[in-house]
Amino acid sequence: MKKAGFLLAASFCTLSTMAQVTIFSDNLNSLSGNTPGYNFGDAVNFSHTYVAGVGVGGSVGARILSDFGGTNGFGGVAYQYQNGNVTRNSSANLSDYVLSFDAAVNKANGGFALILQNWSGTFFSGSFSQSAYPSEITLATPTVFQHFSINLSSFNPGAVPTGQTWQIAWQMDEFGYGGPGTGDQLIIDNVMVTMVSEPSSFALALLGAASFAFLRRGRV
Ligand SMILES: [Ca+2]
Repeated sequence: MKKAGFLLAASFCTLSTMAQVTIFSDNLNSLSGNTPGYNFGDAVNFSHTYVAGVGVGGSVGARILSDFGGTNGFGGVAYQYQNGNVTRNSSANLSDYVLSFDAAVNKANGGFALILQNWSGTFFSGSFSQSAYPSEITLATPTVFQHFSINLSSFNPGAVPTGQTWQIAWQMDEFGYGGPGTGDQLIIDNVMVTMVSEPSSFALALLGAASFAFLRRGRV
């Protein structure tokens, strides 16, 4: 009985460790200078930069700064995280992936749009696809990092997650901030994507052997 129990425990451990695969994980701490990104509309005095000290625990974080001073009535500035050589993302189902990150704003209910783009090949080559989170994500409490863990099934469909290039945009929007003086900053840190994988044949074989041993023991 002890042996069977051990085997069962061992097989479940194997299953649980193989169930989640880190596709990429970046604390941004080795980065500096301007980040990839873009701006549009009413954005003025904007920047998107890796800055030491603004991230979680005083580490490097990606800082988006902007005032919104134009007359278009809309505007935004985005930080883009880019990875052009993604491997191990074998599942085609968005629901098998979780995007996590930390975010902080300097205005109550400041927020951002979240957009995922994929290319089938490395470094923006091949066919393009994308998905967006269906609504603006807002943070009620300013100046405090909030951890987000979002299953990609909650995005609008479209993105093909097996692509080797991933680009994720956090787009600070004018309507989440208002005019000058209401808040001008969004910080992003600790970008990670994980995938739930099918249990490996080895783990399944181990589970099968353990179950068989358990059944044999039970019969005696
Ligand atoms: Ca960091």
